[in-house]
Amino acid sequence: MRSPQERSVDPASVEMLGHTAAEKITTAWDRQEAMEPQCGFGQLGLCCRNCVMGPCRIDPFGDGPSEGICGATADTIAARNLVRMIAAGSSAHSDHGRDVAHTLLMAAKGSDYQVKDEAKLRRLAAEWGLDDTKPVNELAKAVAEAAMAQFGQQEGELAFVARAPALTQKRWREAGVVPRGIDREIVDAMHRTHVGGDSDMTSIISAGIRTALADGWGGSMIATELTDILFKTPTWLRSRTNLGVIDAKNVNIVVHGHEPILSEMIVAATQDAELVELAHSKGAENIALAGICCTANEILMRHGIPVAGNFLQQELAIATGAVEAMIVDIQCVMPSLSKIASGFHTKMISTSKKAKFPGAVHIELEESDALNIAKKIVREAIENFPNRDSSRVKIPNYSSPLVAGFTAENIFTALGGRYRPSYRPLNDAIISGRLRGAAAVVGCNNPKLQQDSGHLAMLRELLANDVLVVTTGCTAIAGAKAGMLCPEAAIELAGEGLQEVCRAVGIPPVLHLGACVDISRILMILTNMVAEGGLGDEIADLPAAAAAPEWMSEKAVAIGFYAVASGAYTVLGQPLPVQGAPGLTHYLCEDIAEAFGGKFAFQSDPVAAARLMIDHIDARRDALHLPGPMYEVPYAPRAAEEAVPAAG
Ligand code: BF8
Ligand code: SF4
Repeated sequence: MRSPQERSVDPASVEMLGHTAAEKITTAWDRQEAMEPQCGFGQLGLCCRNCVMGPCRIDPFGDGPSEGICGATADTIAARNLVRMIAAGSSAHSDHGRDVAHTLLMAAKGSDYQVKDEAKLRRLAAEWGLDDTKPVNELAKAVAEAAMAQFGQQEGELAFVARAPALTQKRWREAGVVPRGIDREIVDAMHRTHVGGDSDMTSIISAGIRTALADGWGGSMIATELTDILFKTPTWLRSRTNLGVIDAKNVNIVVHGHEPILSEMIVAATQDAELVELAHSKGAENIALAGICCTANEILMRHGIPVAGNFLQQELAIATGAVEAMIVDIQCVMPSLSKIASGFHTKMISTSKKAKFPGAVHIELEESDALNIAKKIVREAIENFPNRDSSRVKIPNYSSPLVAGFTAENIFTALGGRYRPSYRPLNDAIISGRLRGAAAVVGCNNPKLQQDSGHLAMLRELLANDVLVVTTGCTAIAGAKAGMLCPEAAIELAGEGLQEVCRAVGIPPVLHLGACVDISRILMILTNMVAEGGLGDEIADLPAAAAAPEWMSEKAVAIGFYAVASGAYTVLGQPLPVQGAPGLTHYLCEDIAEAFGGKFAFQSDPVAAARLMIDHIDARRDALHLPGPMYEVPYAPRAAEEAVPAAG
């Protein structure tokens, strides 16, 4: 068994892992170790279960079968598996987007939800060619219906495709990957990967790319835009993160999952005077809300609600013994939670008809009566407060300050100040070499890896080399726990050029853009940089790169593919499960760039991965005939340099 320090670099998690071991509470880390050795065929992408002539597996050493029973080769099998991951990931983000559209429709018709950002609603309506002079609720209905139509659209192009740089759109049209409708592309991907379907590797991957684009420039972008309209576009704010935000004197409610439709109402319910009074009557000082995973990012961005932790801390939050209710909706929720909760007084409450958990209480959030249901859930938590066994409470005393709330709209006011509200200052800083470039670092935790270590090592290396970082999801939380999302972090961690920029504007060197669906904000930032001029004609030209050092989910595969297809050089800390298929691996890491400008690289060492990104940024600077970085620091040699595992 790995020690707590080998399992995580986050001090709060390390402390809790000592506690869970002592209390004999099993966590994802324990189950991951029990799973070893993990199946090599699966890891290499060489196992096919798409029909029951199989399961088939290809021998990567060439001693056994080189084809499945139907004749599918390693490249075909791995490509089909991968595209099914893209379809699942895209469906998750996009179905979330659909639910937000439905909530906007309910708001328009009259419900507990209301349009909070009318200006953004009118801007989007104008962009979509709707009559933007209508009264707000009429317009909200029209926008919601137009958004919902994007899912079932059969022909043509998704509306947000028109936002992409013209050259990128041209590439997509030439490659035949412009998404027609969101649901259509997901069905197409599932259809063609059925036994006896598409067996041409590049054709299969093209369909995967079309599906991934339907996520990034479709479902995810709809989710972001409509969430801003409904619950307001974020502005910068301060908050705190890590398990230490849980305070024993309060009724503690942790919301976990992804859809702001639930968490926004829980935020409102915790402020209800009657419920606060009830909490007092039970001996609690207050009702305290904290988030886990992306739902945390949603309510952090708009309300400054503290974040209890990222993906691998969901079990640890319950193990503090001080959580009255863990309220979950969809995605990234471990089924283990109800078992851990059963060892404490904690109530696990599921709320989505799409995700139920054996052992959890199910209180379904109906949008038509959302606030009352949210109040009922909060009441359950308060009533549970007296059941807490204070002798079992163990809260690690770690929490860090952070700044969050950046968007494609406000990032330029941040960088330009009130008098220069454009992307010009950002582009100029890059053109002059004060900033070497920009990077997006996103993604999950994965118990195969030391928690947060990949995120933090990569962020440190990028910042030291004057690369401005934007982030979302569990990376954002990892960075925040380590203090990197504060303006002061620039002084400690950033190179001279990045420090100058951060000091001048008062921003952190790592900018938090929200949940994983909000990676659509990153697409828009990159697009706006291209439109501002001086940095090339498409996203692929920008001195920029992307990475997911600790990714694990199918959603991350969809994101990786829409990033690459939008032109981003994308470095993954865990390889895609394709390495048993040499043709496919070569295609994704090399040839795909011809059509799209972007490509993948696999590198498990986060510092080496950051250096791949910086080398790519430098190559792009050269291609644009930009000067070298203003304050180039040679890469510091590392003791571990020799031991860096080869890129796959
Ligand atoms: O959508 S980063 S572990 S929480 S999948 Fe999940 Fe990964 Fe976290 Fe958000 Ni994104
Ligand atoms: Fe085997 Fe082909 Fe069936 Fe896959 S689709 S399980 S490779 S026979």
